Amino acid sequence: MQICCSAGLLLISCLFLVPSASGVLQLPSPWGFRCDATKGICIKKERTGVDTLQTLNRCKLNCDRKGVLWPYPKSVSLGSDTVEFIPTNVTKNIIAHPQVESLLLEAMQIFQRNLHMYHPKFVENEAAWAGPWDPETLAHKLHIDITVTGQDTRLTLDTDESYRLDVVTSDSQTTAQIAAQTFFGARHALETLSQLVEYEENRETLMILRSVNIHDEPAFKYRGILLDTSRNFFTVKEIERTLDAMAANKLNTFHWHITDSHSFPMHLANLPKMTYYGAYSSSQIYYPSDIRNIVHYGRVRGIRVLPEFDAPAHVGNGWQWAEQQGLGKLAVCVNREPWQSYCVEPPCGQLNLANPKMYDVLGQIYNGMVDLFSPIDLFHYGGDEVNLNCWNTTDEIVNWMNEQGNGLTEDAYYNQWSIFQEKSRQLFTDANNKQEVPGIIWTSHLTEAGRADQYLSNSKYIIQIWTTDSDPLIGELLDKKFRVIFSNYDHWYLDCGVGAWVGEGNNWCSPYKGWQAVYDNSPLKIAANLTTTYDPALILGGEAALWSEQVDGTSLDSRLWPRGAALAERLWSNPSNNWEPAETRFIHHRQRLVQRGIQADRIQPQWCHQNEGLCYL
Ligand SMILES: *[C@@H]1O[C@H](CO)[C@@H](O)[C@H](O)[C@H]1NC(C)=O
Ligand SMILES: *[C@@H]1O[C@H](CO)[C@@H](O)[C@H](O)[C@H]1NC(C)=O
Ligand SMILES: CC(=O)N[C@H]1CO[C@H](CO)[C@@H](O)[C@@H]1O
Repeated sequence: MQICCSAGLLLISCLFLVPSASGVLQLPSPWGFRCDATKGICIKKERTGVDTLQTLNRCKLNCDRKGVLWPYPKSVSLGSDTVEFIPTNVTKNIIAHPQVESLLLEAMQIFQRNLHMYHPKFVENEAAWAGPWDPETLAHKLHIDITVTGQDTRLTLDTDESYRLDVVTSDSQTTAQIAAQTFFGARHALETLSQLVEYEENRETLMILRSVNIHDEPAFKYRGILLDTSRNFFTVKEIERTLDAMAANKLNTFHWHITDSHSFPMHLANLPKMTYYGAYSSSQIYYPSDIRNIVHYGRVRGIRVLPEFDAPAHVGNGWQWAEQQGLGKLAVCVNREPWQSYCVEPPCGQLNLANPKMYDVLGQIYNGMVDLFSPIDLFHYGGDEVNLNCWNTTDEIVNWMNEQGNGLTEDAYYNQWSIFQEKSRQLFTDANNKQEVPGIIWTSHLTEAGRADQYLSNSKYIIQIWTTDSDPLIGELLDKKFRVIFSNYDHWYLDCGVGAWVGEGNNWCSPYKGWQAVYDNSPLKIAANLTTTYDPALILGGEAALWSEQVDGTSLDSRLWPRGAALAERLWSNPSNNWEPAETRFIHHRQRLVQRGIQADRIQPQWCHQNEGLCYL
């Protein structure tokens, strides 16, 4: 087939469609790429016949000394040549304790599927595409040797996530040697290995760098994403896709804000009425098997699924059953109006401190959760945004406060709240087979400036900071030796920057936090601004939060990604630089997330990806 182009009377040229490697006729491209090694960027050039230009992917793998690795490893040496192979030609040899080995076998399957997904012709559940490939490509294989020395199969704050990855290539084989203390390190190595591979479009194969030495470990132990499944519901598939993307970024904590005052989607076998009354619908419920599957799905991807049961505020729908059951009110102010007087957003609801039966049910909730989420190494108690006016305008609570001689002052209420918190901790510990685990709690009135240690003990609680990067409380918490997790909303709230949902204008934490703001948010720099005497080991890490008032499955991926990847490099690599030098790698990594099935937002026109370094300000 040929297309003859003419301009006026002058015949300019004839362009022929040419067969691709798999035989599809298509228009050839005059463009290719050449590495500018001094700048480490790929320059787009027109083919002249004598030039040997590369595809963009091949150039990217080779050109920048940082490759296309994300998050950037601690120590990297990349060889500069590639070899082609097809993703079915991967073999493995695992040396590990049997329980670790079974996790590694699952991680290997995930790795191989990820390689397949780089290929545009890959269709899930269909026989692999058939080529044609040249004999040299077919003769080459990728062999992976994994050695894990430790036996641990669960992630804790003490888990060693480091790994070594060495790649060498002989005539017919590329060997990747992975050595790690734990399963978690080894599976991170597989993620890194998958980033040494790219799709080669001219030849319709994969290619891998021939020689690589990487030694890697994270800067921070806690690297999280929060998803709120109460304001809006997300399907198990959507949560799994989130875990896939987290794994690709070596994020290790899925903080599941599973319930709130809006809905109660967590089905507890011992308290089925919570979801009966509290779920948005019968199909918007996480059944026990769903939750256990999600916990396992996370673990094989290096992720702890961290459950939060937010209390004593942020409860409501789901608790209505108790009154009919003769238990009295376990929650008060549920859906009460006008909401502005009793909570920060509709609908309202808080636990009833005056009703001792509330503690029985709370204990049962913890029992149910331990059963679903075990093994639990951290538990989130929530503990934010208690509205004193709700309690103080509820006769039952006011009478109870007076009968006890507490009075009705703010301090009296905070004191009762702290007693509630300590009872909750004991109930949880009992439910957790008496195993104490660190509790996480949001910054709130209980952590108020000047008295952060009055109500909470620094050995029992980790504080998650959601106030801004200039809040002096951060310095105080660190000076008082609290371990902290950063989620300061001025950088790490991913729900900000859309229209308001109560009233008009923009939502409360606008503007939108661009990936640059997410990337530049350095917990160590923030802390150094507010205290000079703290121990950096108290900063466990950070977490980006996606509160779900204005998001559901339709826009989940684009809210989280690729900004979650910017968070990931901050927490894994803790670069000394800000976002600028990371930009080209970031744009490429975003493409990779899309190849892996994540609907990550576009950051720039594709022109910028093809013309590196030219979209500067
Ligand atoms: C609770 O209400 C009483 C009046 O009924 C008032 O004196 C007291 O200050 C209120 N307490 C709080 C914490 O608002
Ligand atoms: C540190 O404080 C200075 C002065 O208030 C401010 O300009 C800067 O942005 C702060 N840095 C961080 C990382 O918060
Ligand atoms: C080296 C090697 O194992 N090559 C195999 C790659 O896969 C193709 C097709 O599945 C086989 O024909 C090759 O023998």
